[in-house]
Amino acid sequence: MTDRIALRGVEAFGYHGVLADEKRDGQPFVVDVVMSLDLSRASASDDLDHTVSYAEVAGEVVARITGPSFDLIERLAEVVADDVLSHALVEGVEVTVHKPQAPVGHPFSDVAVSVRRERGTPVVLALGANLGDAKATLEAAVEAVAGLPGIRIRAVSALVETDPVGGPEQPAYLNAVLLADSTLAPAPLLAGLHRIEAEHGRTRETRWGARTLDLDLIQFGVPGSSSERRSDEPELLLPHPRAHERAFVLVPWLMADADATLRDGDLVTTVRAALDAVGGPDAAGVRPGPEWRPAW
Ligand code: A4P
Ligand code: MG
Repeated sequence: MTDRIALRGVEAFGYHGVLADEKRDGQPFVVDVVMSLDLSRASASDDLDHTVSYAEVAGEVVARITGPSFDLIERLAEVVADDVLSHALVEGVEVTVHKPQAPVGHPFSDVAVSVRRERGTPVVLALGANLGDAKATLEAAVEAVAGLPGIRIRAVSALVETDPVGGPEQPAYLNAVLLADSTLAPAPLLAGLHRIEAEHGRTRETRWGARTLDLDLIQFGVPGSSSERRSDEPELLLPHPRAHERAFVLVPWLMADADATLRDGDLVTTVRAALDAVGGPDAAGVRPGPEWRPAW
């Protein structure tokens, strides 16, 4: 992406620093933000809704500078980058935080740190559990997924309670779907999900058997676009071969994204249409689950 909006020299007084007197007395901080995004629509339409308001971004930067104190300007740069990427149009951002009055102990003109962050590729994860305290496990799993480096969660569905599909007789499941942006490639992302499953006592004795936690990678990239990743490798099938016909995935997926699309073989269709084909939002065996408060 070659289009950019650069906002430089946003200055405010803050209390970030390792030393106690920095946290007490404060000092000025100056932030530069350079956003990469596609400006072709805004440049044709002349409509503010088709771009990112730099005034709004400046307000968010000032709120972070004047907000809760961090020890490191590295951290301040990271949270600013995170805020900027929450604007859906922004594909990448470079944030530089200057601390011109830092206690360096020698004459100097400026010290600054820069971080560059990319939005990454949209991914869809399905979560399921039917052993132990399923709701608590799923809440912890969302937090753990959010903690994977390179993953930024965009939305998490409500919980649904679902009758087991396949496998031996087993308790009802709680299922949910999580949408994220990933700068991790599919294989390391799946490895991260397997690690989180293992940390929650997941064992694999019976296929489709009861489990404390199941985290499946349903889709990587936008179906039909250049970001889509497809794979026939048994250890990582993409898209997930059964997701398009499983109401326990489709119902929460539609809750998280009403316009979601998926691939079914050579066809790209909407999740809504796929769900209609298996009984619609009130599909048999899927009902509202308990309230939950996933945090990320
Ligand atoms: N694997 C390959 N591709 C993927 C992928 N895209 N995402 C490999 C995740 N894993 C993938 O998975 C088995 C192997 O699939 C792994 O080694 C992985 O590398 P698993 O999690 O060990 O076993 P599983 O989940 O029992 O198998 P599978 O085939 O993923 O099962 P499904 O089709 O996901 O079904 N009923 C309800 N109501 N709710 C549920 O959540 N889940 C299942 C599991 C069955 N019935 C259910 C539910
Ligand atoms: Mg699985």
